[in-house]
Amino acid sequence: MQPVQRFAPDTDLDILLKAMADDGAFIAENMFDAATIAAIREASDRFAEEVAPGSATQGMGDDGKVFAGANTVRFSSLARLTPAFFTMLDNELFHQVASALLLPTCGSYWLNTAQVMYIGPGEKAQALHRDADNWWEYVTATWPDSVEITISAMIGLDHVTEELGATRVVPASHRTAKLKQYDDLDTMPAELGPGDALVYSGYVQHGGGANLTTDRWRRAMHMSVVVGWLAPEEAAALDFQLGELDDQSERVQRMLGHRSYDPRPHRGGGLWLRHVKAIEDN
Ligand SMILES: O=C(O)CCC(=O)C(=O)O
Ligand SMILES: [Fe+2]
Repeated sequence: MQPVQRFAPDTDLDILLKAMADDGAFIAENMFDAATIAAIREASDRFAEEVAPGSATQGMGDDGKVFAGANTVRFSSLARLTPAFFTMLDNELFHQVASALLLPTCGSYWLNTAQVMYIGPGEKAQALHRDADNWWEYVTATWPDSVEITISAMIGLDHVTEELGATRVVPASHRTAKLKQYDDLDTMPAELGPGDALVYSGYVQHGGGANLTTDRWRRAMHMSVVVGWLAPEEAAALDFQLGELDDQSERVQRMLGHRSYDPRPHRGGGLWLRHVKAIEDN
């Protein structure tokens, strides 16, 4: 099996999109600048001290706990921890890729989840899955003609090696005639340096790797977006009062749910409205 392809900064967007079409994933080196990553890592390391491993339920009780891992620390609401997250949220390359893949079927997309995922010593490999399966009814009703609905990135906050639990990916698993389940033997590790990102389609099978060490944590985070006509995993909009994001870019406001969804030029209705108007027109 071919490893996930890696690309240097400034690689042509067309080449990245070709890798995405072929493999459902690629690694962009140095996608995020060192200062942003350092600030997020520092804030995350500090906050991680207050979070019990295995406490994330993903909103699904014990089933969610099994998915998230027993010795894994997860938390979100990252913009409340450090303003560096606003910079991450506005990453140009991430939006170029997301726009190319999602805007063919939506007026805009928004943040699905941004979550620190620190995998602890001895953690077992996470079950392989597709992130798009959050919206299971859509995927199963439309497969294999499903449109791209979510794009994810796993971002290194540190050196993320196979031994520490680099995300395992099944290259080219995003387009199969049937919704096939792969097994661990089919996977390749997506090793990352700080600021590198594994960018992947919502349909590619993947999962967090086992942490084979006895004393070191895998320090990485996840950031994903979803088409504006679907509900995101996290209610990021509740992290801020209306008006609190006025100094942020329009894109950041939209990512965090402080703007409404306008389907045009596609069909559909306005969504996520307030007082029968777009939030920004209130
Ligand atoms: O931790 C990882 O490497 C991947 C986590 C993941 O894919 C998920 O929770 O959806
Ligand atoms: Fe995932």
